[in-house]
Formats: sequence, C-alpha cells, structure tokens
Amino acid sequence: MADIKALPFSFPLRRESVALIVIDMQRDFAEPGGFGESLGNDVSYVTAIVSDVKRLIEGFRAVGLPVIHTQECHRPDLSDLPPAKRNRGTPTLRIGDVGPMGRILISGEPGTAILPELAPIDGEIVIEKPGKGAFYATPLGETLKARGIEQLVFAGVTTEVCVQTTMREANDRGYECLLVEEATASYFPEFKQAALDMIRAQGGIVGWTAHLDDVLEAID
Ligand code: C5J
Repeated sequence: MADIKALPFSFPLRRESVALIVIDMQRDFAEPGGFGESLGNDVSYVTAIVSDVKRLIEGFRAVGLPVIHTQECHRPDLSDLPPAKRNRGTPTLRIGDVGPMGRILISGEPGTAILPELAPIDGEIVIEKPGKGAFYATPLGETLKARGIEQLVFAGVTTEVCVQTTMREANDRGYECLLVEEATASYFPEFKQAALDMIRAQGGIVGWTAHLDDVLEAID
C-alpha cells in the first residue's frame, strides 16, 4: 500500500482508515424508464462507467478494504420527501410516482435498487439517503466513526450532485476525500469536468482526484 498518485498532489493513503463509498449507482439513474431519464437525461453517461466502478469495487474487496454503498430514496409514505424536492422541475415522473420499474426512488422498489453488476455483498454497508448528500438524515457519520474510517474514496453518480455534495459534507467533517475520475459520471460531461476541477483547485479545497489504475495499484 502506497500513496495514491493524485491531483493536486499525492493522496496519503492509510490502509487502516480508508473506505470506498459508491454513490447511488441505482437503476433509477442508469436505466431507461427511471428517474434520471424522466428528467430528460441521457442515461448512457451512467452506464458507460459501470465496468470501471466494478473494477474499483472488486479492487477494494480483493484486498479486504471496506465498501459502502448509498441509495437515494424515500419512505413509501413520502414523509421524508419535502414538497420542494418532489415538485422540482418538470419530470415526466415525480418521486413516488409509479414508473416501469416501480415507484420512482422509493425504498425497496426495483428501480431504486443498485445495478445488479455492482450489488452490495454480505457485510457491506448500504446507506439509504433522502437527500443529495449522504450524511443528511442518515447514520453514515456514526457508522464511519464506529469503524475508524477517516479517508473516503468516492465513485458513483452524479458527479456534481450527489457525489460532490457528499464529498463536501465529508470534507467539512474532517474526512480526506478522493474522487476516482473514471468511476464517476454526470449527465453533463462539462459538469463532471467542472466538478473535478473545483474539487482539486486551491490546493485540494474539497479533496483529491485520481485515475482508477493509480488507485488500484496503490491499494494492492
Ligand atoms: C441526482 C444523484 N442527480 N444521485 N441524484 O438527482 O446525483
């Protein structure tokens, strides 16, 4: 285990306190008929990263490092869905409506599930989150503290929404955060690029970015 080649400078990897966190790799964001497409997005940007996210997850599993998964979703009675979130935009399907993969972004529905290729295995933590950030209204903070995790390697979607929000929340809480470029996607390539640039600007004001092969080599 070595430092990870990263930007704006090497990431000081510590094996005993690092975890991978995979943000919202759900059918609702990746498959036709889901929430992402209902907002007018081209979901092929998300499907394009699945094989790289899988390589990253398998790399962490192979060396016994923890993998955490998040899912953006709400309770079936919508009690954790503010009207301001449900009514946002002009989607063809709103959160809670019935779509081709069940109720959109509702806990336990088929469309809310993590993509089968990336599904959590026994012992991996899964955090259901009602917000864009994974710390808001979830047990993530206590879970990380209980396991002594202080460094988070990020993957998932979408780069400038749930990934960046969670990274910023984590950064403010004192975690060292690194985003893997090939393992994150936006429906807007220019937003992905802007998010990467923002994160590592000003001496890594929100964290680090690195390439997949450099992460896999360092953890091996
Ligand atoms: C969005 C997410 N984009 N996981 N969710 O609504 O980024």
